[in-house]
Amino acid sequence: MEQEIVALQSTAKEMLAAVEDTTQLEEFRIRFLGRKGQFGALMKGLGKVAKEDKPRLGQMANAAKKEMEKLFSEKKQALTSFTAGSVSGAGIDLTLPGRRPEKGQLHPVTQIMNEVCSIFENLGFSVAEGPDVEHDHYNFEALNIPAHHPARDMHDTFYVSDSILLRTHTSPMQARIMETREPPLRVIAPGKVYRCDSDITHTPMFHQVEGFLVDRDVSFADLKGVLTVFTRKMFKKDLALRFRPSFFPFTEPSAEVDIACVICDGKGCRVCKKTGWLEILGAGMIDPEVFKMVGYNPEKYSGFAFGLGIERIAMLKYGIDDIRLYYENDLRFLSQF
Ligand code: 2NL
Repeated sequence: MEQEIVALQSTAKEMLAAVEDTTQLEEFRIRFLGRKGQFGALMKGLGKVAKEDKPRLGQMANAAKKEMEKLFSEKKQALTSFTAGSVSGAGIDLTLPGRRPEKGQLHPVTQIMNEVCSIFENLGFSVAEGPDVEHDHYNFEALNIPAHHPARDMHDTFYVSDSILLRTHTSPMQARIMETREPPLRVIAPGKVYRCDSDITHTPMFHQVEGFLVDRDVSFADLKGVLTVFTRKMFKKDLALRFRPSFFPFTEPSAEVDIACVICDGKGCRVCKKTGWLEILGAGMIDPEVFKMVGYNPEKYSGFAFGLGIERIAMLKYGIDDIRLYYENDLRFLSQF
């Protein structure tokens, strides 16, 4: 029995010394120190020895097991902790500064989109999103652009089938809302829109926010007020605004809205092409024909609507002259915002 204890202890020590990782260490623990391990079996064997030998052999076996347990936990410590000593041999210099993980950020177009939405939300508008693939009816008919209307040419539409298309603006959503809800309404519709057009100021997909407000006695003055607050918050300056007469099929009267050039303060520069003004959005009073189409009484209600391109705002705000930069995924460009 005495020899058995000595032999087991020396085998266990040899095996422990050969352990190289935590998986092997666990195998060692199960084999020797676990509930059904060899030290456990040794203890059971003590029941069979002569009565007078029991205390001596018992003590010996216990001491052997204790020692193995101690060696086991030292080995475990060595395998699971990194100390300067344990890694320096592996060519790792713990005194070097760490490598910082690179932090990502939102795309500049997403940042501007969020900013535009939050300004209008603070003015009491709610945000509505709808499908990118639309019915011809909501994209055109419901907005007073019937088939063969010359305004359809302006839109360079991508058709999916005869009556299904990629929306060319986000106002189809506004038509859907007016159809299902009664005024008073204040809603903006942000999202992607698609037009078959590509050059330094156009990409086939871009982002718009369109908005409208319908109530009793809404006037052009309300439109001017809302857009003045919006542009001043957006560009963080007390900018001058200019309304130029224009035409959109869904608004009458309609206007294109300019702000004093944010680069030269209206003095004239390359960005504003020496005019001192930058066009930033289109707007107008909702045409009574649109109200009739969605079932509102134009004698009872009036409203205004506006639409703006996010990429264009971002270009003006950051002084960027090629819209395609936003979609080339070059981090040297994108990480500047
Ligand atoms: C532009 C012009 C505009 C709208 C968009 C609109 C119209 C209705 C209802 C809801 Cl009827 N939204 N959108 C109205 C006037 C102009 O956009 O040049 N955008 C970049």
